[in-house]
Amino acid sequence: LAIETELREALRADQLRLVYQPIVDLRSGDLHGVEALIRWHKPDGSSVSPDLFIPIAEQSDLIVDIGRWVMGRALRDLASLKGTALQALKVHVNMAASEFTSTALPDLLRAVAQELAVPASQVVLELTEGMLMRQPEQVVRVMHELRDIGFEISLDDFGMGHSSLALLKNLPIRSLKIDRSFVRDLPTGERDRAIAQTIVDLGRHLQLDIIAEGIEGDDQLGVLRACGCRFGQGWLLGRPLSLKALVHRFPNGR
Ligand code: G
Ligand code: G
Ligand code: MN
Ligand code: NA
Repeated sequence: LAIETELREALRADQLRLVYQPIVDLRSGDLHGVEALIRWHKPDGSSVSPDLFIPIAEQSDLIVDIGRWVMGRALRDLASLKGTALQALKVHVNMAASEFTSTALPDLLRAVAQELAVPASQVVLELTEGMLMRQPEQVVRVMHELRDIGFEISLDDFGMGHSSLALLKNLPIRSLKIDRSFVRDLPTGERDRAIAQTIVDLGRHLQLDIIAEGIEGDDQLGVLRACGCRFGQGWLLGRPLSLKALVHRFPNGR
């Protein structure tokens, strides 16, 4: 509970930050988009991982405030890129389960995007398979509404949950992200390789973009390219960067 109080205070004191990790087109090497990742650096110099504080925030209303802060920050950052080479950048935003089960989400996001004059088509909402399983009907309805407004939806951590192929077939999603646990063992593991290839093939048949996560080595990148995987992210391709560093790193927008 102490951490929840501290986190609330950090939010109020504006101590949370967003960093942006490049998502790269594996064929051309061009920048395809970025994933926004939240960071909490405490005034004492220590930091807390979102792996730790997001689940805690999810146990209370705090996740709603954090989710709004993340969306506001990400969209203001996008708006600030107008007139630069990165003005058409797509920004992926991680969503918490409780956000996606709220029927108020579509109107809320539409209002934020309108207020900041950011096209919804530049915003990609990432949700995990696990979230989909909680209240599938409600989540799928919210997904359709968001898609109809123009937001893109990406299924994160794909392969870790239990989403049935029957459900997947009818989801209004644009992309699937191959979980990094599969990517990790790619160079040596025949079975992980088979899984990656299967996801890529699935994507081709369902017309979904595939984004591989956690690419750390050239060997992994090579296998993914050989599988026909179109997009990827990971430390090899780019560490998460502040907005300023991102603009500096991609002066031509790609
Ligand atoms: O950035 P890092 O690898 O430490 O993130 C750890 C976890 O926190 C990941 O599962 C990621 O999806 C999640 N996460 C990062 N930023 C956000 C955010 O802004 N909102 C939510 N809900 N989760 C986030
Ligand atoms: O659950 P989600 O896919 O949103 O988590 C993304 C997390 O993965 C981020 O916290 C980010 O810091 C982390 N990440 C990004 N690239 C790499 C990588 O190459 N290796 C590892 N181990 N983690 C990564
Ligand atoms: Mn993600
Ligand atoms: Na993921």
